[in-house]
Parts: sequence; structure tokens; C-alpha cells
Amino acid sequence: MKPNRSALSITLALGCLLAPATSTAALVLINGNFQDTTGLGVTSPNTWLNGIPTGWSGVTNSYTVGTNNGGTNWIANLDQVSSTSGGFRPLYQDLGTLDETSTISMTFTVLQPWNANLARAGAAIWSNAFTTTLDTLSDLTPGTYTLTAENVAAGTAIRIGFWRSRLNNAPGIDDVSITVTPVPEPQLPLLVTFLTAPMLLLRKRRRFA
Ligand SMILES: [Ca+2]
Repeated sequence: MKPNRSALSITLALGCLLAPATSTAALVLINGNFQDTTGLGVTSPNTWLNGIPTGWSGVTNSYTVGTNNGGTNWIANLDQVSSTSGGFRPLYQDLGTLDETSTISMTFTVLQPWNANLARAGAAIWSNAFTTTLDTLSDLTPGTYTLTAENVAAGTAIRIGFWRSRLNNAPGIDDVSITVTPVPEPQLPLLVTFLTAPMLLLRKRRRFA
């Protein structure tokens, strides 16, 4: 005997209605395009700024944020805001803590606006400060790239960062963006409902047959 399809559809629909609403994982990226120049001192009018860009941490230095030939698009200069000599000190930002298990993607652009030497940049997503590297790329030439950390557990603190990966070059970094996609977790009570509903319907129909 086949289960009552109408009753089964109603059961599935109720299950969907009862499923908890998806909340956004709490990660926030500030000033990913480096256009917020608040607090940065001017080194060369309309061309170079001094200091660490708003929202970020890194090496305090001069010529840290610049434009390409005096334009209006500000770009972080990894040659000045990061260092790999005398200790690993990237330009980095703490994004907060995941409130549910998620996949994190970070897209960014490596540029070569100031130095004729080929730009080489590194990038990473870390968990809990620099404790664990979730995904990384190094020796990047100009282009747009994406890092992905899959199935990162809820409660994990996320940090992202960039650095110059070779001496004597000055890669620019710009247009950093983050995408957080919660990973659906099986809802045990709903699974039990879905698995047992057809059997219960069959037993009920047999009883009244
Ligand atoms: Ca920019």
C-alpha cells in the first residue's frame, strides 16, 4: 500500500515551516577597499598617505596607502604596511567570531601600480589569531584571487591578512571582500519526522482499512 501523498506533502511542508531561520554568521570586514582614509597623514598630496588604514592592523610606516598616478582609488602598499624581515608582520584584520558553521571566501585584487619589479603578494585566512591557516596563497602576481575555508566551526575567530612575499617589490592590495555561507546542519527532530512520517501514515491506513 502506498502512503497518502497529500498527507506526506503536508508533513514535509510543516517540517520546512518549523525549521529554524538561517542567521548570518557574525563576521564584519571594515574598509576592504581602503577608501576610508580617516586619520592618515599626507605624505605627497593626492598620491601618498601615512599610517595604517582604518579597520586594519599592520606595520606603521610612511607611503602606506597610495593612488595609481594621483587618481582617486586608494590602494594599500604591502611594501610598507607589512614586513617579513625581522618577523612575520602582515597587514591583517580580525573579522569577529563565526556564530554558526560556515564556508568563508575572501576575494581580493593584487596590483602593481608603483614599482616596475614584478609584484609578489601573499594572503591568508587564519583561525584564532595566527594559530591555524585555513587557506593561503603566496607569490601572487597582479590579478584577482579567492581564498576559501570550508566548514569552519561555529565559535572560530577569523583573521585575514596580506604581505609582500619577496624583497624589492611593492605589491598593492585592493577590493578585499568576504562571503560567509552557513553550512546547513541536519535537524535531528525534523529528520526523525521525515523518516517516520510515511511509516506512520501506512500503519494508520492499515488500521482503518
Ligand atoms: Ca581602493
